[in-house]
Amino acid sequence: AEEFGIKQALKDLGLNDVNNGTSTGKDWFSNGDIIESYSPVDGELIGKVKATTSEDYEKTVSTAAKGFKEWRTWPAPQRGEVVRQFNDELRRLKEPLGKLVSYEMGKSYQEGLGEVQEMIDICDFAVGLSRQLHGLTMHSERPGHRMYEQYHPLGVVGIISAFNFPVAVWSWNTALAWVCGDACIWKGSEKTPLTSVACQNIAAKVFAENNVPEGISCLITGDYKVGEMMTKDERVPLISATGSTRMGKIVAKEVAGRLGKTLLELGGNNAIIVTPDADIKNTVIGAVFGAVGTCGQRCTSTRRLIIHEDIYDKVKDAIVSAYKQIRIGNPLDENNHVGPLIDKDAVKNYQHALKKVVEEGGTILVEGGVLEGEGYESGCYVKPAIAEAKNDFEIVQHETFAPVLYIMKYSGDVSDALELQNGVRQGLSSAIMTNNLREAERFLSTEGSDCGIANVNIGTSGAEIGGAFGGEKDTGGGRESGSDAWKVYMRRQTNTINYTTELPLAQGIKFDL
Ligand code: UN1
Repeated sequence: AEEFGIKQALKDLGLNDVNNGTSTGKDWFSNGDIIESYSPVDGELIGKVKATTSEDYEKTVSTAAKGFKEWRTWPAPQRGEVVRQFNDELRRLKEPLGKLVSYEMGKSYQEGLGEVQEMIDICDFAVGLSRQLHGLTMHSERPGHRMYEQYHPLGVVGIISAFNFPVAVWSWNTALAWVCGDACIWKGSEKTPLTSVACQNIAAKVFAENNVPEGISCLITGDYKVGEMMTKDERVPLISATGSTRMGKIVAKEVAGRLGKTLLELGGNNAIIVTPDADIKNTVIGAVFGAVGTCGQRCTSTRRLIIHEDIYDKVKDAIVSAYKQIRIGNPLDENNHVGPLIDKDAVKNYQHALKKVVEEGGTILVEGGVLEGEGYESGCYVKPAIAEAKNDFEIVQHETFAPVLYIMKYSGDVSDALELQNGVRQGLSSAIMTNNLREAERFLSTEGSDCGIANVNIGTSGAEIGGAFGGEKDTGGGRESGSDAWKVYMRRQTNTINYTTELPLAQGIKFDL
């Protein structure tokens, strides 16, 4: 790692002393068991942090609840100004943070930088939003009355994020929640604790410089048990959780049981439909990046290709031959396209999927396998694989977080392809490759894709922050990031004001005393 400047990056991010596991920071009060963070890149120990105990959690949530009471009174544009300064720091630290993301999570350095860019973009978005956060006014049915709605800060927001986007998903939530006037408690993944601490340090510094009350950006560390403290806690009105459908169902039940709100961004099983009118060159780029980028560990990764029979062989051959160009190795080395999986459990899931697809009757088109030898010592590097499969195979119905692409054939028209595409439990991202207007519009119509994201002539992954991000069915229904996703971080109030000397009742009801 040293040749790629990891030590310097840790230093730039203020992580020199986190490496012995003794450090706590502002609004991060963890005193529990040690969590060790090993890099999937080279298997080296990067650092240690302490997990949050229940006493630490109590301290965190009471600090956040207290801080919220003051923060909510700050004018939103002033909160936006703090986010602007936080963003300046992100711009300044883009390279070390992108590098740490790459080293701790395993995605390519380019993608690490791209992830930090998403943070920068959402902060810009949030700063503009801080002068908006608008409700509607409507005409009252009563004379001399005014009616309008306004959005007030919600309270303490709990954020649970996953290892695969260890920094961006936090920022999608916090940047919006902060300008909305909320306090945030973040539980990042226990697989990427150092990137969480790096982000916490950046926010803590900027917040302290601006005299932001204590508790507006809190960090808790540990496994699902720490997350559970938040999901059960009535002082946390909103839980925003990103991760598996299994996790989401548990969180949804727990939070609904206390009538809290959830924002869930769960699994995907994303497909690209390739029609006879597709541009083959762009299809190959979109599909290959979608399937192997981030080593197949994005929620939006391409899992299935649904190809029309007339062009099936042509597209299949083009994709198979593109796979031969893929360079797998240290993700900090910009010559490589694909880095490691996050850990050995992920490698096992990958191996299981390849075995299972064959057992169910699939055919391997591009052989997988775990890489060994020099440069692959961590045991987490695998070869992206392709299998010809049927949509109703159990393994195809299941989201495997690894670079395994299933390809299948459709005949007939685009509605036959849509049957397959929509024929899974998940509903996050989808795409069609076509230059045929009728097919494209059909795909986007009410009878078209049932996903939260539907793209034409673009792959399934790599959404911009300006749109609402999320999906339907087993994906959980939440929307984060752009558009009006901010509304979930606020509470809506309808206000009616009578400025007359009378008190007329609505619906024309007479009530004379
Ligand atoms: C995720 O995998 O949880 O659209 C987020 C994309 C990225 C975000 C993915 N902008 O692929």
